[in-house]
Amino acid sequence: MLVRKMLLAAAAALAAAGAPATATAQSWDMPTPYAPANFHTVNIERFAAAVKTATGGKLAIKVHPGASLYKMPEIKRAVQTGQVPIGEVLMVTLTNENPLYAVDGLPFLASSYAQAEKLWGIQRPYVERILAAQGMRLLFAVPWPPQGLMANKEVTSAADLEGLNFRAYDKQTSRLAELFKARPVTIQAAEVAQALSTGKINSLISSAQSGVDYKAWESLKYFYDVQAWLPKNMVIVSNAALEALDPATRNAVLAEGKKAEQAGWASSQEVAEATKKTLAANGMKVLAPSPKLVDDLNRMGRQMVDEWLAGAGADGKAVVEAFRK
Ligand code: PCA
Repeated sequence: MLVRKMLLAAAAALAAAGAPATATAQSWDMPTPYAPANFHTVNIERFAAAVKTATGGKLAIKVHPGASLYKMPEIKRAVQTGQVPIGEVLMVTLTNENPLYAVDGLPFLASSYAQAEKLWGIQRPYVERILAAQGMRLLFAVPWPPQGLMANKEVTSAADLEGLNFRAYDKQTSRLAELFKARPVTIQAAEVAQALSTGKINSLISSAQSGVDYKAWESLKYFYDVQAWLPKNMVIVSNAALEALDPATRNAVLAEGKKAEQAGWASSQEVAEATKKTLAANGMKVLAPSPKLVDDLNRMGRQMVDEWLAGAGADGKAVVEAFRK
């Protein structure tokens, strides 16, 4: 990996020094965090292929999935500092930089695709502004399917989660684990399958799609379809890299980004159903949550929205108010 990064840096230096005048074709390395078969990755591969076609091969985007080039927590910085021109990030993981990134990770604020779409319409300009101030641009964002609760034992109320090792992917899932009186263990997606097989974790909240990526059925027997929230991945690109493109190529990237957002939302809804079936076909019990569990989660969700609002200032308040209208 180090060698690869050095090669990338050397290539970037060469490009900056002025590539040979005859070199019209360009290649962008794109780190992404999730598995090759995951619908986000498939959508990004489709976007890359479409850019290549639309530009007649002038811009080739080479996708590096599964956190193989950079780990998920490093990808945003890699784009921001110009190590790579483009990358994919799970937005909620950036809440320490700005809470507005994480409003889509609050339990039961927006828990259907229609609500997620409404929330994104309100959240989007804030995210665009934050990124612009850091020299980046949002190309597209796509939600994960609704988050479900997976555990190695039957869960009929939040009390059943007490003492479990609960995998978290951001600050808010970590907070939820605390409210369950479970032990939060923060692990990026690419390392979850191993953490499950070694018993480091025995419960988590994620989409059925991720359950499939993790082969969750090998250690977790229960999936509760609580549909708590739909966190989004975003694809970001550095402004410097965009501006270095000729106008036709730049327009192709932006236009294909728009299409990829639409296609991604449609794929997300399709896999939401299909991947629950895959979990069940592999022996997991895919169940509706008990009314008590729903009550518990709703109560914790309200508390977390209040806590988030307390830290998210006037902008946060404006977003939630507009959403609830
Ligand atoms: N999968 C990602 C984040 C949300 C989701 O559904 C994960 O498990 O890390």
